[in-house]
Amino acid sequence: MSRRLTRRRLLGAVPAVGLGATALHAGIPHGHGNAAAATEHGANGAHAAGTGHAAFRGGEVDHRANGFDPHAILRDFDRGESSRMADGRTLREWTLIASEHEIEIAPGVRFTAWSYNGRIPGPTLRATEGDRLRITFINGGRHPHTIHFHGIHPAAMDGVAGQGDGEIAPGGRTVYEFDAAPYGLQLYHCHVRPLAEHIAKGLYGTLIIDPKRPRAKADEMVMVMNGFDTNFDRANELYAANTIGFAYADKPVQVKRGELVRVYLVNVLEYDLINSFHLHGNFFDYFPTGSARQPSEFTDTVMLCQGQRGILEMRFPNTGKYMFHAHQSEFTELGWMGFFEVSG
Ligand SMILES: [Cu+2]
Repeated sequence: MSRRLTRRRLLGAVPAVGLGATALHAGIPHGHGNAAAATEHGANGAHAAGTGHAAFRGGEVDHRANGFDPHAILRDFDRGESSRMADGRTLREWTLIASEHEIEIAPGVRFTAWSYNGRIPGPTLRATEGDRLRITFINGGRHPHTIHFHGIHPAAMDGVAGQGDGEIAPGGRTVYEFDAAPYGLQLYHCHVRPLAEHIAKGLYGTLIIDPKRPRAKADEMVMVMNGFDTNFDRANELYAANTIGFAYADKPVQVKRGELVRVYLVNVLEYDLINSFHLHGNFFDYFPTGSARQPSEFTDTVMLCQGQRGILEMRFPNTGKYMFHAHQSEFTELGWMGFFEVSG
């Protein structure tokens, strides 16, 4: 009777409609580093998961204790320390520190995460095409890690084993330095094996490289679609944009009617091949990887494979609340759902 609870079993155990914090808390194995302890009944778990958690109805994740808030992460762009180089170009410098710490990913559900700079996703680094980027990486964790950036750069800066400084041992450091290219929406993540685990624990973030001719002014935000395997069965039990499931349902993203909204959308999901973004009551222009100025599509749904990303641009003609979510209903019911609230 110690069958492990999978996300499919979890979905079968909770109501399809109105799933919220209570159902999540009751149904999710509470991972404390011991997969064997997470039983179907939760009886051996560190928390007595199961029934009787009505107190969690309307419960909230303690963002302060986590050290990051998905509502702040949404519009937090980090341009680093900038200075002028001898050739007139801009040098941007950041320090990223990998560490391990426990976070709360749904009310009462704790997860031993690995992160860059104490937040998941890591800082949204932002530069302009042609800038020089210098990222000092310090490994404050207990496993080897790297930062592998997507983009165009020398092999030694690729953040993989056997190239440049390779894997960075605990306590070690390295510097990744390269020119920002090409413009678009890039991502970064740890590239140490087992890769899926190092990524799924939280070691990822976004690098936005703006084109030299800037995009139109807009209300900009970043949504990193992610998931969490709470019971180490290589399947996700929780899904979200920016880590905390239902965060933008509990507190909708505020936007203005008629104003250009630009969403930098990244899929870092592991264990599921495909993720998606679907918008209600509106359509958007879609720019795959943000690498062209002309949209490829005018649509209300895009799907992204692991590591894919794109830019969405939209204007809301009407006020009101408009849902956005993965069109995989399972993901929606397990946290990847929110609202835009459009005011006049
Ligand atoms: Cu790693």
